[in-house]
Amino acid sequence: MSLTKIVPSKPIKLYCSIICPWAARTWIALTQANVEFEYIEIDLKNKPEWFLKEVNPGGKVPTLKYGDDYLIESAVTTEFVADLLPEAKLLPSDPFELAQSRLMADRFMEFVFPAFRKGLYQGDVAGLSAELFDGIEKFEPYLINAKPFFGGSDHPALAEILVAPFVSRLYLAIESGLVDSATSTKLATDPKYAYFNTWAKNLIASPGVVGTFDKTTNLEQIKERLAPK
Ligand SMILES: N[C@@H](CCC(=O)N[C@@H](CS)C(=O)NCC(=O)O)C(=O)O
Repeated sequence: MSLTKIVPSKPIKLYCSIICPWAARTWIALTQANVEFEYIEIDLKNKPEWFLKEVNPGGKVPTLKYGDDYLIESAVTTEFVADLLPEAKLLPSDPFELAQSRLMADRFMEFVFPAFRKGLYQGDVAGLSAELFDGIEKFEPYLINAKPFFGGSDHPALAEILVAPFVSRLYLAIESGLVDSATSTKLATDPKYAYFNTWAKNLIASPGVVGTFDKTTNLEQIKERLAPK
């Protein structure tokens, strides 16, 4: 990554939250693209009045400000970053590969995200374990040539950035012992899941993810979610 940051044609501000996987999508894209932007952390449990009044009456992160204009919805804000900064190469140049990568992200949300939702949103750890492996098997055919990233790319592109925050949080929960050890052992050692596992590890270790993922704060939040009510 070059040391000189890209200066965008208009100033970019990202209203974000360290614990929000949806907001992390755009945060990762901006970080990986090595562009200048201002990060603004929003306390979701105690949202500032100015945020609701002046920025986003819907109260959600991510919200992206570009010049004087606002964009919401993480799929939209992240794609905007990719479109705005072609030099960051967040979109495969071949239209067919781009379409395949979009399908990959869709299938991740269809097949693997349910395990995330069960565990990390609904606090159902057994449900996470029960759904994870079937989900990975259904997803894998869409993860084409992940060597190390989709389509043989040397860096994660938009489609992978869209799924990365869910991958990193799933692994954090599993590897921190919050999910039963049979699940973590199976994921780490069963050759059936090696292709997915290697890709997931590469994604988690990529600079955009590392630079935006506060493991301590996220782990605290995941534990809170999993605590018996
Ligand atoms: N569909 C939205 C979901 C964003 C979202 O749910 N953000 C949560 C934090 S993870 C939020 O802002 N919650 C505050 C609220 O709903 O009041 C997106 O993809 O941007």
